[in-house]
Amino acid sequence: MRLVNVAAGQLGPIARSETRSEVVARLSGLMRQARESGCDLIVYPELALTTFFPRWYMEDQAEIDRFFEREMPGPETQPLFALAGELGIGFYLGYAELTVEDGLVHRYNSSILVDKRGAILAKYRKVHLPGHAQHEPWRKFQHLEKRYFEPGAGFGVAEAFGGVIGMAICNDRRWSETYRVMGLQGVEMVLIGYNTPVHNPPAPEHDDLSLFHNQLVMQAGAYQNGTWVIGVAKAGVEEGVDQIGGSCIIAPSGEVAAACITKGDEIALARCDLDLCNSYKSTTFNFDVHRQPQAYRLIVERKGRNLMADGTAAPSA
Ligand code: CDT
Repeated sequence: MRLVNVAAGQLGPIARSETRSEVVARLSGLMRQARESGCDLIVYPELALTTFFPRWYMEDQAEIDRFFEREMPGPETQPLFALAGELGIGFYLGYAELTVEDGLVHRYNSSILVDKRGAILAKYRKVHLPGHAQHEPWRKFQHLEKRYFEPGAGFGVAEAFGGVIGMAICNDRRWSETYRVMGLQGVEMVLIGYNTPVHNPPAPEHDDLSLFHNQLVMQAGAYQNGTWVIGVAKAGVEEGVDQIGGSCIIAPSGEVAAACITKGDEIALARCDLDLCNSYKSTTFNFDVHRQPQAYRLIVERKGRNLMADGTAAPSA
């Protein structure tokens, strides 16, 4: 057995007025509970340090940038890293990243994996940015991730916690490519934070299915790649927008091993044996034996039915 004791560290709503330090105090409380329960790793949500700001259209870049971190850890987040080192527990944390490269400012929806000494092991930048880039006043609330972030470059994995760990963020969990790209690198545990409004303005007919879809995609991703999946929400009514809970820990069998039952700050715990991945990876989903990549060429050649990957028109059928 290769056991990793994991906590899904769900958060309830974060108000716009809440400070980073107040949020870090909440995260620290969950971390202490997780460690008292013997956890090696706690997984927090997407954009876990602030309210989910893409729900608002803002033009003032200085106002937007107040939701971003310029350094990680920074003065307000350092106590969380120190606590992790003191308690000997790792964590995944989602946050808005502002970075300057070659004199150019970049903004990403990012997550980090931190080891039990409080050191950053790996960073991931969200690939699938949902929503829209322009103000759409007809919506009850906006989803402006395409305006405020640029997409990340890909899905890596890290050797950590005695296994192969990968990260994804929120909308990524709905795309089978996310899990498969990491599955091809032998991933054994995928960590995913999310903020998912119950109501999707362009498709209100999906609202009643939002928790079902959440679990459906993560269970499928786990089973089809023989990996653990840890999905963690920022839940509850945040600044007037209801967000789903449903944080859960899913085994490589696709079964839910543990789940949160509230829409507030809560941990769900599971003893995750990474060796449970083996029978899936070596039989039904032994990729080296069974995959037929020559039959999947359209997956990378095309963006969709009408467009090639480079954005030019696809030949008509
Ligand atoms: N944060 C995030 O990615 N949320 C999306 C909402 C989709 S509706 C625009 C999600 O996939 O859950």
